[in-house]
Amino acid sequence: MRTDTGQVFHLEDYKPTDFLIPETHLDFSLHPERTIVKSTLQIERREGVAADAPLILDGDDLKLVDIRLDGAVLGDNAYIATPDRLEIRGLPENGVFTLEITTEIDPTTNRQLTGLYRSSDVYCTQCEAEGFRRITYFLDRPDMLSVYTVRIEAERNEAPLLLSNGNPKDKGKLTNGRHFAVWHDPHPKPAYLFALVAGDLGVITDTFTTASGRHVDLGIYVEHGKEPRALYAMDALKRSMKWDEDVFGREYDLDVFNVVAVSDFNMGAMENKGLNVFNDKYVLADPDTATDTDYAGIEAVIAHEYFHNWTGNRITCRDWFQLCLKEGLTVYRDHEFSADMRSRAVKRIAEVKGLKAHQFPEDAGPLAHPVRPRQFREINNFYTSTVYEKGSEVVRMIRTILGPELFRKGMDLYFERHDGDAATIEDFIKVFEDASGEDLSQFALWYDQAGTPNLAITYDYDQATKTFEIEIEQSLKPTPGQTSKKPMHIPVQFALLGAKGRELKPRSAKGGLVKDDVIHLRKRKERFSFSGIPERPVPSLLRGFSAPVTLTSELTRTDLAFLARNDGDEVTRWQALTQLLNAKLTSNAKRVRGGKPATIENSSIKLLGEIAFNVTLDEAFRALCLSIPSESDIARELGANIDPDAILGSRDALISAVAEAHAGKFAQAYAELAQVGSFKPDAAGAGRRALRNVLLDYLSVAEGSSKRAAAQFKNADNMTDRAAALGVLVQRFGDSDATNHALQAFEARFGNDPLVMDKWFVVQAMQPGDGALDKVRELMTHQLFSLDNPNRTRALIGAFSSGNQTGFNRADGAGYKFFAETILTIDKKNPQLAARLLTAMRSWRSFEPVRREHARESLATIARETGLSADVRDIVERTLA
Ligand code: 0A1
Ligand code: ZN
Repeated sequence: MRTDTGQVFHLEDYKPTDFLIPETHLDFSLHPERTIVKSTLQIERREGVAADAPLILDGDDLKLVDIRLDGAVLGDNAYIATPDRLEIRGLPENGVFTLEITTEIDPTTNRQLTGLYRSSDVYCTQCEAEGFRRITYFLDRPDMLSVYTVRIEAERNEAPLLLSNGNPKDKGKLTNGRHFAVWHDPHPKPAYLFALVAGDLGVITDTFTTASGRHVDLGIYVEHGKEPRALYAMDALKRSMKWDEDVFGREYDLDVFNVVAVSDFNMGAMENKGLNVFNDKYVLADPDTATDTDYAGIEAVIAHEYFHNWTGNRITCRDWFQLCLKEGLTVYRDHEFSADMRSRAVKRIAEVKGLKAHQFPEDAGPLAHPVRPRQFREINNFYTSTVYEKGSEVVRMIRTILGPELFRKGMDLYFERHDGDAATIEDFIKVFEDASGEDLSQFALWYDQAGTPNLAITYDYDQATKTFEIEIEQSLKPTPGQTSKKPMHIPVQFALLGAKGRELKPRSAKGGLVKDDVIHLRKRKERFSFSGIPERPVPSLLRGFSAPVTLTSELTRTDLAFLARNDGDEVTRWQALTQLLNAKLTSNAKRVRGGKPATIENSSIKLLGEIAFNVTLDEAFRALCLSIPSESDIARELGANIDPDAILGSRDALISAVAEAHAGKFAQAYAELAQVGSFKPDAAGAGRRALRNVLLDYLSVAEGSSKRAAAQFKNADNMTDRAAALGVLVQRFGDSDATNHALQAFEARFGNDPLVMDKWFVVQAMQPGDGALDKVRELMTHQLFSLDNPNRTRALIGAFSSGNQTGFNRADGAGYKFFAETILTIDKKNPQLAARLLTAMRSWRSFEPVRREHARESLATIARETGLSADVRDIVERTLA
């Protein structure tokens, strides 16, 4: 394991390598404990580099077996090899040579799941970001592009399937029950995109013909017997391939495209060229085992990895500081794909919810960093919501600022100009400047300044001149390492609404720049004045969530209710409703903490009822509106002095009031929404189920009985309804017979299905209140629990620490203490996983003083540990700083 060297890497220090590796040949002789890797590298010294410059290759935990230069064994004093580094001096004068390096690695004991490892007897690799150096010594950095040829040899019985990147070139039988395959990838790529998979797997195949007529063989490899569960992923893959041609003009560029699903994987999936490796969770689905959310996740992740073929692989990143170049852009592309496949507004609201739940707290806490960080200690800790989700929002803003045509023109130029490059954010911004003639230098601050800007907005309407004025002041709080910030270019999409939500078109706009329906805020404080407005309008601001900012506006409760009823933009409509509810929920949380009862006005109850029963609205949208902001949403709104028990009290009071007021009509709607015909994982069906399942929760509260949820659990013919009912039982009826009975039935039926059992662990880890900790401890001793499997660990420990507000943040600090001990155990096996889980404590300073002190103590316990991984050391020290 790599322990912390304390080294900090800086963007400013980027320097191209002294050597190039135009060709890489890898020869794997697979063995569970002793795999031999022979790498043959064609190396060239760059022009201008001194003839005596040494070649220094990266390694990580490597054992060197043999090394040859131009065919001759290297003498001991010609090189220095450590597990982490290989330095060779006295290289040929002309600077062109062949290096053969043989290493031995042990895939079986590799529990970090980077480099070459085994997952359920399948050999697989994970090389992003720096895993390739755990396989062989190399210039393991994203700007080192090489053409790879890979030969894999293994036992025929153990690994009938031998896959790598690119196209298949050769295969055959060998003696002693072994066989081999050769793969060649003609597209130069960085080492992080290398992949190998070998094992005994089932497959489903299909084909796709690209717009220009290339025939592509598609394969999705899964555990034997699970093939039918890969059909949805295959369908999503073909839709992704077609969509990228239609919307971005991007075609696939190899003869095969393979996807492999494995059960032990640190992340969601990986875009290795022509050979994507996936976490089972994002491939396998059927109605009986996967929820609508799982289906949507598969569609999105399959698309995401496929889209990386152009944004990430054909054009990669110059260095890891540019990670958002591939990730932000690819997330933007997968968001657009899902919006086109499903309901655009509902998809957008889900994105906004996700951004606020994950990215905003990151930006507001000690781990805040720019979309393009300028320094890091451990790159694995920068696969964050800021780089991915905020990175995507930045791309979306470019589109909003330039408009769809110029955005597409810029993207076309990006592909044309940078195909085959390892590019930078500057390159990306430049293509849009060149395509549009706009100056985006101020906009580029979005990549450099961390934190979520706030817009404070005031309004003024002058009846006499029929003029409406909006004044906006932007502010951005200091974040770690950035004390003063500059004003940014913020696109605020807007409409001015008159009676019944009619849009009032201004005759002209003065003051700051307004183009069509977008206010371009560029100064710290700016006024925008609209003439020809016949009545006092209600402004609908930040339509479509046009910028990742928070708003503080003068809108009254009446204005917000007006928007929630009438706004033609569903995102701002939902946003107005949420703002109204949040105001109530936070004030009640403070009352409950002060020992006073929650108060609820009829107006909110009436408004929620109107939305619930408005059949002109999409069911999925109604479900989103009826889902009361979560406990962590309320905590985020409060921002400080958080008491999760008071928040739960406030939230439950609102749910009870709404449930009791509308119980009769909710029951009727629940009955009417019952599924007709068989389950289909489409947007319409998912919307109906989502609405019905929100109603199930309200009704269970109103009826004070577990009967309805127990019946739905028993009768469900799909996992969405079954899991929702189980959730209501655990959340609302705790340790009751009905709940325990359902949990047992679920285990009896799905005990052999790891992905489904993850849901069983999650639902119990989320049980509210002090009892959750004992439940989690007990579940850790369950025979199906293992800290070796990331999905299972995330299901229990991750759900508890990042999803269970009251249970984890117990006032006596026992949740934190348990968590610290568990993180230290996980760190010994899988540092990346431990570090990611630990980010659950990033908002510790927002709690009330007693919890805050307990949290600090637990973080300090972790920090005091010697021999921490670099990953956890980095997170714990930044969290405490
Ligand atoms: N590039 C992948 C995510 C990924 C990142 C790191 C990994 O290991 C450390 C694995 C996967 C994606 O964006 O999907
Ligand atoms: Zn990605």
